[in-house]
Amino acid sequence: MTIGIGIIGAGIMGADQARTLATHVGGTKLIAVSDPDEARASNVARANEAARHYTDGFALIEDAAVEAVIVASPDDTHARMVLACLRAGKPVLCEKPLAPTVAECLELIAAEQRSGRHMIQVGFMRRFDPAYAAMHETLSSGRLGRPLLMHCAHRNAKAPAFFTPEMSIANAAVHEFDIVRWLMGLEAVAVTAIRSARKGEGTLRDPILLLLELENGVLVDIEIFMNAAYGYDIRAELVCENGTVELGRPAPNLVRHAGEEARTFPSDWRGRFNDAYRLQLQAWIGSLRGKPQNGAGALDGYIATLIAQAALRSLASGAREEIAPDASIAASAA
Ligand code: ISE
Repeated sequence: MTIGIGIIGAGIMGADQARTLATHVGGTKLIAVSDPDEARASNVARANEAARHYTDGFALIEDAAVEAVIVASPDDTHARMVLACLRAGKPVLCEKPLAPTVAECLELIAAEQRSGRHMIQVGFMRRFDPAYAAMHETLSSGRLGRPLLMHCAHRNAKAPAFFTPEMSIANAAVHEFDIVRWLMGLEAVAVTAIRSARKGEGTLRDPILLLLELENGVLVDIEIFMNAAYGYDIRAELVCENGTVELGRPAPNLVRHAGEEARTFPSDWRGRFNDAYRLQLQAWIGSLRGKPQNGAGALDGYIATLIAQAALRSLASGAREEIAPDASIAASAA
């Protein structure tokens, strides 16, 4: 049975999800694309053989042929769109962050619980990246012993045009918050953020350094650098009791030319995480057909935003900020 999909948002990610769906995910049909910019919506719809386009995401959700929805609109619209999907009984894959505020994430968790079904997957695609998955496997094998430290770097060549200073944490660093929890199965208890004193590009003032303290005393340092100029580069090294494991290089080939030896970097995340996006989409569609859901859920989305909010408070206060989940979450986890 073919599943009818609607995509809300025809920007970089909406267009990329539409292309991946059309070229790599069998048994689905892109029905409609929405974007307030009608030309953008219609271009992405046409390029991927979707029958319709809308300028209003809510109208797309109400389209009877749309059975499941991908939300790839701006971050501050996510909660409204996801809530409307839940009301319409349509499962949703929402780009990260689930929502920029913890209050909205809690509202979505409550709405999903009321529906009595698993309805929300959050687009933390790194969980599907072969290199991170191999790192997870190495750690789970136990041969390196327990994790002690992790070093992470998240570098963009140039901050996307829509970036605000808060988004370095709330939109970019949330990937690290999620992957670190997923890899080690440990929760974060506190965070300290330090911003570089240099005047960076625009108002970002990056790079930013974050120190995340996890349960069991594990420490994670995270560099967030949105204008690293040379390319998109994601690094991670896990230091354990008996050894370390480090993410491989994104470009495996080494080119020798004109007296130099070089590997190339992708210009943004689509090149680096191409496989992860495809595997994530295939797994989500599989879960709609009854296979186990193995992506990030609403609770994971909430926790990433909770850590992001604490990191933003730390940036403002200069102090170490504790991370405490809402009492309702702590109670349901107990
Ligand atoms: C962007 O919004 C993403 O989603 C990418 O995954 C992330 O690496 C990048 O830093 C963000 O700007």
